[in-house]
Amino acid sequence: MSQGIITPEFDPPLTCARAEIENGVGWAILNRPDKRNAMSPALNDDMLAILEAFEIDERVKVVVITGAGDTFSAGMDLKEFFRDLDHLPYNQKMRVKRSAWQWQWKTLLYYQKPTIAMVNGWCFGGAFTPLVACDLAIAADDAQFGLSEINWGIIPGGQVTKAITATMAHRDAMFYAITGETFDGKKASEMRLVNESVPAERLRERTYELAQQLAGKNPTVMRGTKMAVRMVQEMSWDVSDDYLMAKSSEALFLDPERGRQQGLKQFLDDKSYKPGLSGYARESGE
Ligand code: ACO
Ligand code: V55
Repeated sequence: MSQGIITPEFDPPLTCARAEIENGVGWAILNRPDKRNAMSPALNDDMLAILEAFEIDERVKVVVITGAGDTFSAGMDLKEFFRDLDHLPYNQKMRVKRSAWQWQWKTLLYYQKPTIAMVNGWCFGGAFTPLVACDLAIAADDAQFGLSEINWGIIPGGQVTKAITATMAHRDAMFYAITGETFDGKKASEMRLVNESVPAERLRERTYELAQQLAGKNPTVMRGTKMAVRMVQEMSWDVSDDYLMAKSSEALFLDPERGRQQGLKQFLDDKSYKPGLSGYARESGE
């Protein structure tokens, strides 16, 4: 089963991020540990390149975003993403901002494969955008989160405010946005900013286990399901009903492994599994 870790090549080569493929899991790793994985223009370009490559790489079933060293990300690079941009002309400024927004939320929100943010340490400001744009998030109990924008004089832009109000209750989002106080992984889990928190030494193992669970599902149905959960939030019941009927037909029509038929047969005829308790046996293996 295990095929070890594959390190795919990139052109141009990655300088601020790392890509690894491990048994269906695509690790997209912010990699500037000396700068606490602060998101510089080069790092943003690298992360976008990795996400785009992983989305169409058949070896990747699930993507995990995390940070090198003991940090998830210290947010946007205050020098390279803010101060240095102040002097650039509009077109160059926009080019830099575009790759940031592109990977941090535009690509992630509508990603074709399931995504998990693994918060292994510091997570500040701009890091909340990819954190929330991932489908699921797991943090180390002692990871430290903070909406530090207020501490250095800006409004939480770059979709950070949208991200926190989409996940946290109003009182919590407001409290942390206007105080700039930090909170830990346990608190993040309590507030439902992340799905769960675990002791740091168990974080990778738990994330890998969850990733394998997702990797084992029917990818066509996975894509339809995660997209539906996002899309129907903004719909009326009427529109949602029509959307879900259309998308159910679409999945049925597109599914190369004919999952629905397998699921019904294995439960009703073969009696070989119970859908309430696990997934049907997929021919394609894991
Ligand atoms: N932008 C640019 N450089 C950064 C950033 C950042 N966001 N975060 C850390 N660095 C750099 C430091 O300048 C330092 O560089 P140097 O070694 O060349 O001097 C290096 O990373 C290490 O940072 P330290 O502060 O020494 O690390 P420490 O472990 O003591 O503290 C912490 C970590 C708490 C994350 C601290 O670096 C920090 O407060 N960073 C800024 C966090 C922040 O507010 N980010 C912006 C959020 S708002 C937004 O993203 C829009
Ligand atoms: C912030 C983050 C951004 C950005 C502008 O709140 C400000 C910080 C995530 O990108 O483009």
